[in-house]
Amino acid sequence: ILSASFCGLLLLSYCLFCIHYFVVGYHQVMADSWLTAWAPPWALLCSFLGNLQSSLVQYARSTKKMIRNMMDDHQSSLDYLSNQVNELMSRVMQLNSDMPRKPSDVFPHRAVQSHGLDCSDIKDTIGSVTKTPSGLYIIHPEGSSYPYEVLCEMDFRGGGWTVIQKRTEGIIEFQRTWSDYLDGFGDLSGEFWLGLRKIFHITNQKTASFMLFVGLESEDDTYAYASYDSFWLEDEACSFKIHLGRYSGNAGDAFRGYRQEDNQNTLPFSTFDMDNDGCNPLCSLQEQLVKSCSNFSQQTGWWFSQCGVANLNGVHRVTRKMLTTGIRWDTWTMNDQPVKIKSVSMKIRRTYFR
Ligand SMILES: [Ca+2]
Repeated sequence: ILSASFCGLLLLSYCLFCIHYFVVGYHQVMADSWLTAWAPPWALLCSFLGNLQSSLVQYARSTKKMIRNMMDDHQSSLDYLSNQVNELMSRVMQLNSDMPRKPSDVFPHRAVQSHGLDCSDIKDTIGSVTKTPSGLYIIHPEGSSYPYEVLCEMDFRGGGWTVIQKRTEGIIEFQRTWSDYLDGFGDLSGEFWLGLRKIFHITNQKTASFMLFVGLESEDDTYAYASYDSFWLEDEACSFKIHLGRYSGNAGDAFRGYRQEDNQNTLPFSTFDMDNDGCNPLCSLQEQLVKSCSNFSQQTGWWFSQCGVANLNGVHRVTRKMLTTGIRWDTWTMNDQPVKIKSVSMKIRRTYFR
């Protein structure tokens, strides 16, 4: 509008100049020089500019009014939508408070997303897509009503190992109650006992069977191992009786030991406050009458027979003082003496799928 008006103004000025030249100043122009005689039509120009200014001001006012009306319309639309949202929110809250509490609230563990059934399952499923590092994972074995955290070793012997016991520096005490051995104790990133219930759930899945690997390190930094091609526990009602398959390794089969009464295979688990051992009522060990192998082994928990020659839960580094205490795997010998054990780990892995 502005540029059009300006063009119109120029055109009009030119016309006015022409009329003035031809009608009013003709004779004077003929007589003298037209440049000195001609005077611009100031009055006409001023009136035209005044009209233009007033029309422009009017236009600006109407535009401003139009924009204000549009903003008012938008604001009222927003107010309407906001009211609708508020109403919906209050209805949702009303529905939530009206809803009865579901039984799933009783099991908050269910909200946790597990990585797999066990470390072997995690390795086979996630590991087929990307490399799975060793570390802590959440597993939810078949038959378990809750998921839980475990340490998975993914680099050792093909990976997929769920670690069920680990001793290193001897910071964590293994002189524990039945209840502690049931649920587990220690620190999964350090020393720990995973717990009989958790080990039971892993080894009793319908689709898998497990092998056990016992890794030993002596106080002289030498290594040995014992491996069993099958490993599972009976349930809590049977005090988690241990079942071991064929042995292989270089540390000897201490679970079975040398004599019949050493054999811990198929024996239930015992603690100082839950005596299920093979000394019933009494054993004669090292010219002592023993009633409880756990008490004889400084209140540690294990699958004691009478009492046997293996106890990987024995008190850490007491072996220098007494043969009957300490971490024991007495079939591992040096110069006909049991090797003094500094660190140990027990881990399990799937052997086959049905
Ligand atoms: Ca006993």
